Amino acid sequence: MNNSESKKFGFGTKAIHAGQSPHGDSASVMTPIYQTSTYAQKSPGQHTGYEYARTDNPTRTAYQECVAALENGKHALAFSSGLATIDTLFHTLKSGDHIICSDDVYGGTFRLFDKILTRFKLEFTFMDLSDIAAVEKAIKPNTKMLWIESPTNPMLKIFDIEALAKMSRAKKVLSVVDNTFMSPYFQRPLDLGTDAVVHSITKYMNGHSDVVGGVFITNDTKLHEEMKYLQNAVGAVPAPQDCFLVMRGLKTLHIRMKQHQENAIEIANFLVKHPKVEKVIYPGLESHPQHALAKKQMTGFGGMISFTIKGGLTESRKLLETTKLFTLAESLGGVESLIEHPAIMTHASVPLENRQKLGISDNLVRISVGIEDVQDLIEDLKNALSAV
Ligand code: P1T
Repeated sequence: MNNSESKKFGFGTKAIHAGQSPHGDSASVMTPIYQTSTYAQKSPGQHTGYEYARTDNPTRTAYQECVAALENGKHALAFSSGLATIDTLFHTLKSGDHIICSDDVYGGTFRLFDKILTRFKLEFTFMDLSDIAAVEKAIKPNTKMLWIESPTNPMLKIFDIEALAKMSRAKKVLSVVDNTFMSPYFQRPLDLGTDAVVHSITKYMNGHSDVVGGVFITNDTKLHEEMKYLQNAVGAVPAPQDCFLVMRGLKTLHIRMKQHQENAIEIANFLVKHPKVEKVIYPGLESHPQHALAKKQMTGFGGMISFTIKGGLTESRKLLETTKLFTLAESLGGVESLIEHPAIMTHASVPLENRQKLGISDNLVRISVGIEDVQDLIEDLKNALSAV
């Protein structure tokens, strides 16, 4: 099923069929893993459309088409990690360009922007994107991109994507959303007017914690062509087996996301009532400061919860060491539940001062709620909290 054929179908049908159809002489129902680095040519320059596997690979092509369909985008390109996707996108800019970025972002994204890309004289302003007028005011003649992570990692702040996209379009600034935390099942930024979307597919998109990868999606054919050129010229492409695995993961994205959310709601409500828990941050709770906005721009609240425990590092460390079903590990979005300490783990590269301002404190814990039986997960948290 190609991208235009897939338009009339629902999300689950697209997740299973988009970009894919019985393949080759055997009519193999699953797209094969084209484990090849190159393709035969009849005469120099006369080839099937595939000439070298950094440039294109049929397994990758099918995967990219599936992702484009899920985000309601015209084009998608796959990369070897979420950060490789972001890095390649920044190759569209030149030194002297200015980027506005949400203040709270994944620690690795912050490190890439603040420590690496500034070496090439890209200039960044990190700010709270809630105040659209303030963002508009921060736009300078050299501002080229607005980087929106929503919900943010790890504080789960939510920004008004539609309003930000409208404002930046009027100012001729490219708006990009990192949609990793929601997946297209719960949030589709292109439909809200943004120019492009990126994902770390390492998380919900693949969903099984066995692949590192990223994707870039846009409706802008000129931008896509530039990124396609860079995908080949920079070369951070995914391996064919990884493309196959992600396509397999995508087939259950809609089922998984529903279950992540169902479990997360129950766990958030359990944590809210627990005497050792200070504050629970989950977009689905009415107490979340942007709960109304979440309901407006997302079709669900996802499976990520951050919370503070009463006490400090000693208490959070005890909790993190004691859970059994919640594995202490970086990453998120897999079928299995994970727990982590943002200040020491995923956001260690964010300076202490910024962390303090954002609320990434020593007693902050982030959980990625998996799709195990929710009562078992609650029991695990209950036991670990009683050990604190
Ligand atoms: O790990 P990688 O596939 O390169 O993706 C980076 C990335 C980009 N954007 C967001 C919102 C992310 O959360 C990540 C990776 N995050 C983790 C590893 C984490 O535990 O938060």
